[in-house]
Amino acid sequence: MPRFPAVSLLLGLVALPATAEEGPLVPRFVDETAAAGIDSVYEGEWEYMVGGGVAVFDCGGDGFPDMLIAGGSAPAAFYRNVGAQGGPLRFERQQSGLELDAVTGAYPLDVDGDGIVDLALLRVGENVLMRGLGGCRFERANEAWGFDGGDGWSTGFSATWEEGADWPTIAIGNYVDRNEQMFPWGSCTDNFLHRPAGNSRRFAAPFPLTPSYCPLSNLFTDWDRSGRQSLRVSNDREYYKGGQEQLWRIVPGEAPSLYTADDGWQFLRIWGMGIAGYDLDGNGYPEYFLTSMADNKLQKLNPQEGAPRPAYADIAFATGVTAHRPYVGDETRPSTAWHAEFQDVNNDGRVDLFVAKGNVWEMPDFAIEDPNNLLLQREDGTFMEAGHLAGVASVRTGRGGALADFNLDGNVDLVVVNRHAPAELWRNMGEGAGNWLQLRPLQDGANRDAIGGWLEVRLGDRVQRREITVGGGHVSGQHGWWHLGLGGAQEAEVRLIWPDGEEGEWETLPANAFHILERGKPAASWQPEAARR
Ligand SMILES: [Ca+2]
Ligand SMILES: [Ca+2]
Ligand SMILES: [Ca+2]
Ligand SMILES: [Ca+2]
Repeated sequence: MPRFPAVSLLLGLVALPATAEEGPLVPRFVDETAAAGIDSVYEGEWEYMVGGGVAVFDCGGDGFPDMLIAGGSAPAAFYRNVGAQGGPLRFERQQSGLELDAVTGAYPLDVDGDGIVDLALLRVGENVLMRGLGGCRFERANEAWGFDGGDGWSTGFSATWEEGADWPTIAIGNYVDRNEQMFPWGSCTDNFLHRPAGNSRRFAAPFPLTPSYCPLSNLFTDWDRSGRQSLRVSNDREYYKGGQEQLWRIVPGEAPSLYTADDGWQFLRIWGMGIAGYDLDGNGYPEYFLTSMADNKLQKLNPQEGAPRPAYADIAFATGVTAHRPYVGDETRPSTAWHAEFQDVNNDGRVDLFVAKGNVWEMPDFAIEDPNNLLLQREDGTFMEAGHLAGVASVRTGRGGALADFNLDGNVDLVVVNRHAPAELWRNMGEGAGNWLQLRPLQDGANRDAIGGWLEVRLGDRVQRREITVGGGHVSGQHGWWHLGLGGAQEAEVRLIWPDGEEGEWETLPANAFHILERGKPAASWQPEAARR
């Protein structure tokens, strides 16, 4: 159990002067979809009513995030980032080997630890692991890696490196039996856990995670700070019978086991569609935002003595993030929420929350014109809706998305994938925003990107921390820089708690810069111009 420094909940220390009385700075997002060369629609009928993800990763080796947008029944589209630092967003659609059809979503991770990012493609039908070859070329690796891609309707993904393993453990979430379109209720198919086969650097045969309840998001996360990630599964109550939300205990060498009521796990049924975790209150433990239909949940671990039990209070109402119905327009029907992600969009040192919204499929009891949310965190830890003020309140049928800094100016930009409508890309203009850091952990061995580690940034007596994860959101993942806002601070202390629990040294790093945190070495600053030369 790691120890945490005393953390103050008084967050005013690093607030920007402009935000002190007027509330959070509202960032200005400008739609650059067309100019940036993004032309991608998530297509398809019943089998594609869920899904519609985007993977963000750097396969060109220049530090600029490239992306793959799922096409549903159409081929996935790869976009190479050809923009300049601080400039307009620019992409070129290129052939990469990733242009498979039936892709619902995708997650980047370095499966084989060779320093070149690989991709997991979730599909209606066989899932495919694509090995990165460098230069944004990819090849199928299911056979080489012993990966059984199955034949499900896959809608959830997460990965971790279990203690001592030199190969990842992957959890795949599968939705209903797609052959039961006339009566899908109760036809949830098995989820699967793909663990390493001994030390062979291949996957063993998949292990069914039963009971399975039609998840739309999975996340390996160290909810209790035990040093070991557990598997959160958020399930869609529309289709399961007798199901609920789930948390699996994943202990090396043991069969997975569900946390039960005896362990403190509380029964909860939602239309679970996306998971985002973040330590919002600085107490060392992640809170979890769960998207659903109507009101969304924000779960905070109950205060307790001794080893934590997985009992959570819903603080969504208290913090203003229920986001349960449209906040602009005439709609009074409830919302449908999908991808959720925490990022600091105004760099004030308080992480904010984006939620993609969109009706499942002309469901008459739910809003059709359903704007995305951009919830800005206030000094007191509550959130303020600013999607319409920031320019991202699109009423297209949103699904997956990503908040990522595509032009490396320190301001987090936004891409959203829409069903039956073009994806949208916004540049965050950053006017008046605070300072920032972008950090990338790196270690020797199989788990190069330190999945399961924790990034900590200390300003005065306040620590911001990010768990290094692969998974969650709605069928959308990222690999690359980890961004943190610093408010007015010109520098911050930074350290990495590595996946094996070793605590790195605190280092003071200058703001508004990129730093690579290589284990056992001083942080190294990184500059995009040099990387592209
Ligand atoms: Ca690789
Ligand atoms: Ca917390
Ligand atoms: Ca913020
Ligand atoms: Ca940017």
